[in-house]
Amino acid sequence: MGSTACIILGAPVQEGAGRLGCDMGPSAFRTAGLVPELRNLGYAVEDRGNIAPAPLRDLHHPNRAIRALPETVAWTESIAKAAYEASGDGIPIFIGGDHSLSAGSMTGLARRAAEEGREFFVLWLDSHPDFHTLETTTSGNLHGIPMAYATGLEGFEGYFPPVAAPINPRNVCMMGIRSVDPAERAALSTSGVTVHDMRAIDENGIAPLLGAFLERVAAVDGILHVSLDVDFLDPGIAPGVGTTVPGGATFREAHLIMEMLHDSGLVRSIDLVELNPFLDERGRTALLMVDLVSSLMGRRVLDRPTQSYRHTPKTP
Ligand code: HAR
Ligand code: MN
Ligand code: MN
Ligand code: MN
Repeated sequence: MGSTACIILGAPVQEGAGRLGCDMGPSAFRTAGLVPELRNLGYAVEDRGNIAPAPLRDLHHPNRAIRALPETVAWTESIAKAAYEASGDGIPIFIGGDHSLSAGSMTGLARRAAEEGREFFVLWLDSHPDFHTLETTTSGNLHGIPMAYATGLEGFEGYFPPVAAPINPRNVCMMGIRSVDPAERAALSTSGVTVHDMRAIDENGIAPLLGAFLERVAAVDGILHVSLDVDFLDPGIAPGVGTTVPGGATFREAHLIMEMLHDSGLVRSIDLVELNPFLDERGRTALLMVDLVSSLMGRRVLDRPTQSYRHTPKTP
């Protein structure tokens, strides 16, 4: 991937989260050295600055719990447009911003993939599935909805922009899940989404679970998007997030994912979301996220591919 361009897109969205501060995320990623890190790996990097929201519209939904609906819709419109455009120019890296930004990034990227006649896949690294519709959210925090919206679940019509190319739920693999609301659990069970919760990771380890998914993407020459929520990581190593959930991925588990993703050569776009610099400790969460991106984009310890990993699918 060394000659590919990385396109940095700041998305200072914070209205979707329950607490303020994610609007400072893009600055923290830049301060933590994301751009020079990518340049050191040999990429051309174009920082397009921060996206601005589309004009606000007056929107009201019968679910009175919902917060910041006009703002989230406005961000979704502008981020989807930026995602669609940037995906024609290189590898877009969205630096958030809360996870509601992925409603825009994923739908813009999926539209591009559909136009190119390629199948679109998502690796979702999060403690939460973010699989609420506007009807089912009880917190009303719209960072809890992007995957439901992008896979074309009903109930967003008339509020959010129509989804040009809904993502096939069977092309979504979630890892690290450990906080699921009842309505999300019900919707997931019939959705076709692959969900590897923390127990699955404990019992199997990262490599066979991720390896099987990557083989599926490669088999159809698919395009892979990675959505990395800070709260995927254990709060002990990543405190800079508003929704810490105990029992998250370790430093090595997260790095192994990134290293396998790089070796796959399948990743075409990345979301880095939910970083809240106001809650961070001396930038350590921002620095860890940049470290993970570096592994995903090709940093390796030795100047040769790792020999030890082989995923052999079981044959009956
Ligand atoms: N499911 C909960 C809700 O809807 C928590 C959602 C939290 N989402 C994020 N991103 N922090 O994953 O309120
Ligand atoms: Mn009004
Ligand atoms: Mn999330
Ligand atoms: Mn989360």
